[in-house]
Amino acid sequence: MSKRRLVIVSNRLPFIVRERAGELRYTPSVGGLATGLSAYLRSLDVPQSSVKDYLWVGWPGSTVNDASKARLRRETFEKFQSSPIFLSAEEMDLFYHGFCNGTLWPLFHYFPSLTTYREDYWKQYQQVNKTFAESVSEILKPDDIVWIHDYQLMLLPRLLRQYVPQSPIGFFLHIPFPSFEIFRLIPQEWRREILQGLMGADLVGFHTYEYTQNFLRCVLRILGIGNTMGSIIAHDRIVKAETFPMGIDVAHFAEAAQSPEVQRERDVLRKSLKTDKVILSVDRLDYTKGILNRLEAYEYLLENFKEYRRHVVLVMIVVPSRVAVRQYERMKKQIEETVGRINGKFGSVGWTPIIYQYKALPFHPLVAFYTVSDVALVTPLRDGMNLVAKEYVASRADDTGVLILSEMAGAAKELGEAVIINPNYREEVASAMRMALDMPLEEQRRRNRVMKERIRRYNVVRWAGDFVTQLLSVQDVRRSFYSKLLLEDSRSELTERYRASLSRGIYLDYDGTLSPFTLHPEDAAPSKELLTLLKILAGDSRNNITIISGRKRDVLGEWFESLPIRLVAEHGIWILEPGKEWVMAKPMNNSWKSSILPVLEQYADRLPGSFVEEKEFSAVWHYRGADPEHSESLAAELMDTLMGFTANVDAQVMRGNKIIEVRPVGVTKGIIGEELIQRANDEFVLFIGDDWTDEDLFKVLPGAAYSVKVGMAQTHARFMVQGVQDVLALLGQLASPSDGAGD
Ligand code: GDG
Repeated sequence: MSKRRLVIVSNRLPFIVRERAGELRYTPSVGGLATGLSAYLRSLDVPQSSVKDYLWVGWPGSTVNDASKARLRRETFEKFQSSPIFLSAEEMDLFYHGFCNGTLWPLFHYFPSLTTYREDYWKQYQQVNKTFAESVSEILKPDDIVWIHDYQLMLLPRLLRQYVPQSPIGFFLHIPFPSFEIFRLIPQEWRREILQGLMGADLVGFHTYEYTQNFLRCVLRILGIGNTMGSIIAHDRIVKAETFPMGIDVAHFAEAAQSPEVQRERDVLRKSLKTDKVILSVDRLDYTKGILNRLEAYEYLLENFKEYRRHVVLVMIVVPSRVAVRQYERMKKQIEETVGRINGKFGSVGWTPIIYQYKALPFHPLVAFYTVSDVALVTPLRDGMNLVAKEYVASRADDTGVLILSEMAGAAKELGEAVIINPNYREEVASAMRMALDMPLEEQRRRNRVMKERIRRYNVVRWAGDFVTQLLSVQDVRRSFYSKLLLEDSRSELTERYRASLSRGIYLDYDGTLSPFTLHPEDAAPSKELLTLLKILAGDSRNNITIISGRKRDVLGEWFESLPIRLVAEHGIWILEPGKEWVMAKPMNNSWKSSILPVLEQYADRLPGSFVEEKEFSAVWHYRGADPEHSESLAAELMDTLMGFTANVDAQVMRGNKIIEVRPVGVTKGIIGEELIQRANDEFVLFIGDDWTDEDLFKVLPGAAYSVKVGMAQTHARFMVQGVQDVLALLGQLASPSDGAGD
């Protein structure tokens, strides 16, 4: 197995650089991504890993003088296997404080009232994503795997794809992906670009199933592209959306909890806290974390359940974050006032109800807090995952301790044995605190053991490893698609075989093959270019051309009757040989239509934008113009209903491209196509089609025939082209006199 390099791209590098008096100083960043991924990167040093090396690309945390840039580049590479991306303070301001934290962060955490929509923010977001794309593309080697992280870089997958069309690119979103109703609040042009940006990746990962579903729903509703089990086929590529709940480095926390440093620290804490019970909270200063709600719930507890006074201390560690943002500054003040008020109201000599620290702690003291606390109070109003909850459980060596966890955190999906609360309701949080403070040790252990086992199994190394494995497997699927692409070599071979043959059967589907789909079928008349091509090809006596379509015979007749080609209408019911009259392929019965049509009409009434087309021997419900999501569910329902209706009659139900069609049993393009091809026995056979109905013929074509599918999807065809333009180009090549056709 060849080993490859993993290039991690995130807004920030896992350390912060400060320049003082010409000196560069490096401080490691605290935070889940930095610590989590470093555990994964350490684990790569094993023979079975498909990744051998890594490089971390991102902003180094401060603006650096031009004179120091070369040194920083060298040092970050040597010390941290990293490559810095330089951004000016002004760029960072509009990008990071502006669009990232003024628009995306509040909106994706369901705070629309705090969301700002500003053109200059958006422009800067686009610009910084472009700068990342340029810088990353310069660094990338052909075999690299790219893994982009988080909401700051949602446009990057697509921008980067333009430089490296074949590289595996993965994206992981660490915050929630909101529901469609929230996401649609973003201005139209921006939201489309964001989704298209993400779709540049091969794999898009989310913490929970809900976020994945929200994303897929937005892709369907906003871009109109559906999916099959999370696989989106967008024009010429497959994009997979998948759930990967991020884990932690469990062993690191468990070992630290037992280490002498932590035990020493814990003894000091125990003595100085002087209380029966400790409740702990740890978060970055952020309005999403529900810090004020938590304080109100604690106040409510002390107010209404006096027995806890003097027996409980709430240790609240708030880590400074986004200090330049005014909202955060205001919130900090509010928190400090509330803490002061509660301590003033309930505190007494020898008892301070809340110990508040506004600073980041080193790792060991943090773990010491986890181990000394009887209860962890994790109450975000919205949180992508929340690693603190998992870290608390992992640090409890004897499995005691109670985790109170907000149902709004992604982690609640995995940690169901915690005491789950709605953080908006202080009575509920307070009663969870009482339950936690009074919970028997045996019950604590029972709950924690289950959670611990779960987070041990799906730890951060598994999380990252699974993501990379999935990314490479999506690439494999993509590669198998590409191997079918009708590229130069196979196209020349096809053309040569065509030229060398004295009789050629050319079979062409119409909609989606020779003409792009339109909202109304009658608008898809053949272009001049197509008619000219068909005329040239049909003018060659060696060619037998057949258009084989599901269309009605009058429409096909009107469009093509003047050309010397054969027309097949209604999927094979009607045949028109050049210069003759339409005939039926075999006797048909359409008595079933009278019972089916009212059913289709009923669905047309239920779904605005859909309509029924009645043909002589078939009936179709078209829903291309309808709401994409609603139509998918109604289509599934209608399929089901029709199956019941057609069980005892000579009719079959077929699902096509945004249509459902009912037609007589025994009528498929496969049946008629095979018959015509066998009868003609041409030396060279070509069939081009795009739809599921064309698969019937792809399946039965003789081995030597050329079958070409239009659009990227699983197919029985030997080759694929991407769109109608490619079909016209291929026909153009066949029709071209320089290729010797027609002489
Ligand atoms: C985002 C999403 C998602 C905190 N204080 C100290 C400290 N920390 C470490 C914790 C933990 C990390 O920071 C915080 O991670 P969270 O998951 O709780 O929250 P966010 O920072 O908002 O992270 C979140 C996460 O990305 C990962 O995808 O879970 O939902 O918002 O690891 O231990 N570490 C040290 N001192 C501290 O004072 N050393």
